[in-house]
Order: sequence, then structure tokens, then C-alpha cells
Amino acid sequence: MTKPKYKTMGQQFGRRSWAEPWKIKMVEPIKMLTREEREKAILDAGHNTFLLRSEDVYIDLLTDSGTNAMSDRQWAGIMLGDEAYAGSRNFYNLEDAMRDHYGYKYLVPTHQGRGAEHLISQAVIEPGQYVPGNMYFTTTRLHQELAGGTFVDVIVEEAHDPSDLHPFKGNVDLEKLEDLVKREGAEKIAYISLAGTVNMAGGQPVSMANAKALRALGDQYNIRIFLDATRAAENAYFIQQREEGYQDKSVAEILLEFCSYTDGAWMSAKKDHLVNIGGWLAVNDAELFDQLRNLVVVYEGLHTYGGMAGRDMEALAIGIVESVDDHHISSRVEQVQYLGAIMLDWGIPIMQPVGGHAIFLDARSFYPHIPQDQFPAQVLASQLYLDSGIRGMERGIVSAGRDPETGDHRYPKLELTRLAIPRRVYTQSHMDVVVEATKELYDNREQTRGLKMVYEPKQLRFFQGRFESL
Ligand code: P71
Repeated sequence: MTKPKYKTMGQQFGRRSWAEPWKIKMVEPIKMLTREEREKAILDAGHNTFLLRSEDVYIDLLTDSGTNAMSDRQWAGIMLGDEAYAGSRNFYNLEDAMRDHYGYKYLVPTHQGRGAEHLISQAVIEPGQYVPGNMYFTTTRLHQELAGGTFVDVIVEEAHDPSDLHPFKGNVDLEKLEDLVKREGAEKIAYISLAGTVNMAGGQPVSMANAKALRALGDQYNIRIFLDATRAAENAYFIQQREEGYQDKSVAEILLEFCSYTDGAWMSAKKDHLVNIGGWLAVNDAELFDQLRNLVVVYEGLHTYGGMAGRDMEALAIGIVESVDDHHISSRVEQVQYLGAIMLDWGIPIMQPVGGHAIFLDARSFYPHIPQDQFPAQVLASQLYLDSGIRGMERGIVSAGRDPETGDHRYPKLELTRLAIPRRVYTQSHMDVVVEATKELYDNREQTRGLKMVYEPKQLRFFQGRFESL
């Protein structure tokens, strides 16, 4: 017999292959437009991928938010919706699931993450206070600012360097934090805003040791810690894989321990929890809970639905349980790692180490000839769509917005184009298409030119801003 010519993917990586821990029961057809059609679509969208129609997209990596595939059980849960205005049984199921897996005492449901950010910011920030955190997130910081707070970045320095291989680049720099506390006084700190797998840093995790040390510091100065738990289950997986002493613990156990070092959390359930809509806020303090419960009826809905239908809460309760399953979470994160490993091997500049939910292309290295105020990451997102109908998202100077004091652009160190992978939606073949398309752009990068902004909204300009080619 001749020596076999082909290798399976596992063999190419020197291991036995593994496959997704699910099978497909229903499919949604997708199609690729012609080059001319894509050209028209991206021009109509002002080079902003948020303004494309989803039907014109072939592989949609705009976000992993609300784009996940629900399981048959979650869909069955949809049929069990109790659409009572008050006291829906689905709310109590949600409350139980949150308590079992996050361990907080009190739950306030919200329509999605930013609803929860609004409530917590209004409740605990006094105008003039600081909110230190491990890198900003767009909506989080905006709500902190709207409540009169000032966000202060206290993430470790390594997080700002796309090639630094630190295994926990989401960690808080405790020295930076303590300096701020000493300089401004503990009473000027509203709370510590801690995020699991830091989105804007490339999906980088926070170590358990860092969370523990943060707790000690919080206790010393009497400052509360609130967790953005949006991708905390993915964070727990990285702890299991990378942190001494956690290899034999389940993701569920790790998540519970991680949350135990914080005083509460907000959640965009559209990510880890495998639903299309939903969110919540949870705290341990009864008085704060009372305040939040009063606020939620003003802005979201009654405290037993907070803007969600009963069926949404049921799908979410089931999603929480599925999200901490070790097989689920490893296949989710390892799919992202697979895509990243090939990109790195092919010399495509990406943020390292590869995070939990997305690949972040390093647009500065991709297009060194395009200055930051000509929006290199926006250019890259636009070009990727043009080349192959793949939709990513700008996470650079456009996302960073303007400094409210000076009115000038904020110039972030990271100028990234994010390719976020929805959970349980795409296969390995889709990942292969994505990496080949990116390589094509990389090989032809020198001809590509910058953009100018021709329409700029005041808030969160990346959503609706429009651009033209230079
Ligand atoms: C993402 C999103 C959705 C999004 C939001 C803003 C601009 C572009 C895309 C949402 C998050 C998040 C974190 C860490 C809070 C929210 C808000 N992420 N914290 O990554 O990642 O949650 O969308 O449910 O309101 O595409 P919400």
C-alpha cells in the first residue's frame, strides 16, 4: 500500500481529532453575492459593516452577541414561556440557574447587557467619582460616563501590546489601581469594574489569582467589585487550561469561585448564555438590590421580567446550564484557537495570545502605510467584506470615539478588526474560508488606501458612522 497522502486536521496538529459536541437539526441557507454586488453593498453602507444587510453577508463574524445557535432544549423552553406580567415561573428558573452557577443572592433581569450597565451605573456612581477597570468597553464606559463617572484604565501594560504572550492579559494592574486609590481617596472610587475575558483587549482572560488579590485590595479600601460576566464562562475555561491548580476543576466550579471574589455582576446573556436576547444584573447586597429593583421598573420592565418575554427567560435559564458544560466550552474556545493557529502559522498579524470569542486582526501591522486617523481597522473590515462577503467589526479609533474634554479622537494603542465567532453556528470549513480570504487581503495589502469619515454620530459613532475612500 502506498503511504496515505492526506492528513485529517487533528493529524496536522499532531493530535487525535475532536468534533463539535452537537449535531445539526436545522440549517439556514447562506449565499455569496458577486463581487459587483458586494461592491455596491459596501458603498451603500458607507464602508461600515454595521450598515450592511445581513442577507448580503456570506459568513457573519460581526459579533458573537445574540448570534448563537440555541439548542433543541432551549427551543423547547421557548414553548414553556409563562407570559404572565408578574411572577412568571421562567423568572424563578432563571434566578435558580444564576444562583447555581454564579452564586449571587439577588437577580434583576434586563433586556440585554447595556440595560444592566445603565442600572448599576445609575445606582452606584456619584458624579465626579472614578471607575477603574481592566480596559473600557464601549457601552459600559458610556453608561459610567452618563452617570457622571470617569473610567480609568488599570489593565496590565501587556494588554496594550498585541504580540505580548502573557497568559492573563486581562489582569488588573494592582499597582496602577492602588496608585489611583491613594491619589484620589477611596471615597472617590465608585467601584472596580472587572471584566472576564476582556473584549477590547482581544478576549484576554483574568487569572483567579488576580481576582483574589483584587478582592483583598477591595476589602482593604472598602471598595466594591462588580464583574462584567458577559464572557466569564470562557474566562473560567482559560483558568482551567492555564492556571496552576485548576486543571482538575470543572468550568462550573471555577466560574463559581471567580464570582465569589466579586460583589455582583452584570451580564449580556447574548454571549456565553447562548440566547438571542437577554441580560441580567445580580448582587449580594440587599439594600442595593432594593434600589436596583426600583430602577428596573422605570427603565426595563417589572422586576420579574425586566424587558424579556417569559420564553426568553426560559431559554436563558437553560442556556446558563449549557454554557458551563466542559465539552461545550472547550469546543467553542478551541474553534477560535484553531482559526488563530492557522493565521499565525501563515504570518497574518493578529492579537496574541488568541482569546476566547474572536480573532483580532492587527490592522496597524496589516496596513502600516495607513495612518490611524484614516481608520486602518475600518478599512480592513470593509476590504474583507469586499473580497469574500465576510463581515467583521472595527475595534480601533472609530470605536474609541472622542475625548469628551478635548473633542479630539481618542487614539487607542490597539487598532483591531474583530472577527467574532458565534457559538455553535459555523463549522471548521467556514473557518478555513475565513483564513484563506484574510491571507488574500494580506498578500495584496500595499495597494489598499485609507478612509475619511463623512458622517459622525455623537454617541457610539462606530454603529452608524459613514466613510468614503481616499
Ligand atoms: C459585542 C457586543 C455587542 C456590541 C456592543 C457595542 C458595540 C458593538 C457590539 C456587548 C457587550 C460586551 C461586554 C463585555 C457589555 C456588552 C453590552 N458586546 N459588556 O462584543 O461585549 O451588552 O450588547 O447585550 O447590550 O459584539 P449588550
